[in-house]
Amino acid sequence: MQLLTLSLFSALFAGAFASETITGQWTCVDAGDYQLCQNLWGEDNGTGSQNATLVSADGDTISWSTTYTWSEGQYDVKSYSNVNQLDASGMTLGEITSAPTTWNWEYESISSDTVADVSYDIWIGTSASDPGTSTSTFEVMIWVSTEGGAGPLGSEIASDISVGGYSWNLYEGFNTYWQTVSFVTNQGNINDFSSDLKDYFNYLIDNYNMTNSMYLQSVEAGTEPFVGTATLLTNSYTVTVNT
Ligand SMILES: *[C@@H]1O[C@H](CO)[C@@H](O)[C@H](O)[C@H]1NC(C)=O
Ligand SMILES: *[C@@H]1O[C@H](CO)[C@@H](O)[C@H](O)[C@H]1NC(C)=O
Ligand SMILES: CC(=O)N[C@H]1CO[C@H](CO)[C@@H](O)[C@@H]1O
Repeated sequence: MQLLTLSLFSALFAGAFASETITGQWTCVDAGDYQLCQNLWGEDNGTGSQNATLVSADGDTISWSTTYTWSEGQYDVKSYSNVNQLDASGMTLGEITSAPTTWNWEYESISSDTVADVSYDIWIGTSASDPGTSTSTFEVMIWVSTEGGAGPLGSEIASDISVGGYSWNLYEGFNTYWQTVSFVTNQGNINDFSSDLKDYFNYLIDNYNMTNSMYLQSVEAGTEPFVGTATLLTNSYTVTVNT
């Protein structure tokens, strides 16, 4: 009886993933097919701190949480705590047959003054990798939540469009090297998101100047806080790119 208990115990332990919290500006941790990063790129625009906790990871499924408290710089994003799917890079948009994704998330706690989004950040460009560089042509954001009046870069170029099974307002803005297009939810928070990223690429190819010969450089998912105090928990996130 004691032996049985012991072996059951070790079997359970072998399959378990130790939860890990990361702190600091650029810290990352590998987790299944993903890398979870803190990315406090805008922390100098305010005061506060943030930590990210890897809850579990198994293949293309990951669970993590982000806890932050930020003040000052009401209109500046402080960070982008995110997961990056390491296999979602290097193929042209034309080679992608589908890119199914699911994202189940919730705020475990959130202060009433919080301004933040919950969003995908997808990089597309002329080289197979190197997101966020001079080789990047498009930054495609998909905002499944906007809290406290958070708004994306640029101005609205289309409203109430239906893409990937949801309703969006579309924004366009320009950075030094790339064009940022943001699909912002037009139907409130989408806590149980399920869609195909290929639909968003096709929309931008059909209606704007994205092309099938551009490369997918990376697919990230996370949260951009401006101000406030919150814990955002992702119960389960998946994304796979099929070619
Ligand atoms: C993040 O972790 C640091 C170090 O443990 C801690 O001092 C800080 O209060 C934490 N921040 C939040 C928002 O929980
Ligand atoms: C797409 O069109 C915009 C103008 O709407 C332009 O500024 C941008 O350079 C074009 N991008 C590409 C890759 O052609
Ligand atoms: C408004 C403001 O202070 N923006 C700053 C935010 O941080 C970046 C990077 O440090 C600066 O370039 C901005 O000027």
